Amino acid sequence: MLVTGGAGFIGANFVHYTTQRHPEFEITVLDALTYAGDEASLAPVRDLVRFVHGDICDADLVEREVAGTDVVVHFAAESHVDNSLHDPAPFVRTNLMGTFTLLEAVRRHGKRFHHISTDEVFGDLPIDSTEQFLEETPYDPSSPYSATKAGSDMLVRAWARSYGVAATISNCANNYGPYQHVEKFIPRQITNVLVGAMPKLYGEGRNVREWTHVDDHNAAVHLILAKGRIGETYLIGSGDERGNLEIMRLLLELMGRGADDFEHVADRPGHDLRYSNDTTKIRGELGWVPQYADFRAGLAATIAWYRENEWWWKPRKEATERRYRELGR
Ligand code: NAD
Ligand code: TDX
Repeated sequence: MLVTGGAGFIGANFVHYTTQRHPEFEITVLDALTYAGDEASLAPVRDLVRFVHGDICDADLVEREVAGTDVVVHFAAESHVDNSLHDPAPFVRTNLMGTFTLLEAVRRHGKRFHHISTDEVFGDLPIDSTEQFLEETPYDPSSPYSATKAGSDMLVRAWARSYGVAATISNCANNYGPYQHVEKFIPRQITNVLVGAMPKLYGEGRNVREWTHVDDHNAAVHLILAKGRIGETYLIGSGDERGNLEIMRLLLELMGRGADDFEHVADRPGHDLRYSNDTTKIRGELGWVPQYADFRAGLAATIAWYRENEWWWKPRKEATERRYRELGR
């Protein structure tokens, strides 16, 4: 199995999950170690996987690695919306050209391909509605990040239909768990509290996200690899929707702080209001059931992980906050 982006948040957790539960897979991680990638995230499984430091846009390297594998699980991406608003170029390069480069190699070598994508490709939903995204919902991305993820999904669909590439796609809701970069909402606030800085809420914090534990996401990916129908798309999400203000308050409570111990900062331009995935298909067809049903317990465990693993996140904290200050957030 070739895992692109395996030194990032979800990819590293996928590698951990796979070595524990599916030891039959021989894993190669292909990762460029951008600011978001960290080989330290693979430290506990370092002897069990082969690591290749390289770029998914490097066609010769990708050709060699794809030739030597059975299945490609494609996590590598530029993943942060705020960064994409500031500088979209690496998003177009990695998310579009990188996915194209991989697709061309799997096409030539007839390999199985699973593409990891996001609910953000569908745009957003009104905050106070019960509407949900379906696999058939038309794409309507808002940010350079989601536009390039939407484009990469379209490439996968076209390569499956026109060239018969054995591909599947999953679009997951927001993930949380260990090894998530401190630029993202939950780790940013946990580590702000831990370093004695004020947690930062964009705007009024009314925006809603569907928080899904990273292991539940990765369990779904394994089900799709084992039993998913080729050419199909599957939505993934816990069903647990919460507003950002509610998450902030829960986090502060779990960390022993006051309910108002945070500050409001400038809102994200074009900020998507709400995401919500209808997961009837993956539950019905593949029997996927999220195991982390208790978000409060999952968040408490994630807080504990950041408390205990300062060595992992501390080296990036300062540079991340410096970048946010430049963005006024
Ligand atoms: P991340 O930013 O933590 O990790 C991305 C990884 O990709 C890093 O290790 C980075 O070094 C690597 N990478 C970036 N550009 C590369 C390139 N050109 N060549 C090789 N490697 C490269 O991201 P994440 O949060 O783990 O997201 C993984 C995937 O899941 C992405 O495709 C993202 O769109 C998708 N996704 C994320 C979430 C979420 O909540 N984080 C939700 C749904 C879908
Ligand atoms: O400091 C913050 N304060 C804040 O209020 C940050 C960093 C974020 N927010 C808000 C913005 C969002 O409404 O919290 C929410 C979550 O923000 P992010 O963690 O940046 O995630 P989001 O923009 O929802 O995108 C995430 O989920 C979908 C991932 O980063 C994407 O890769 C994935 O596709």
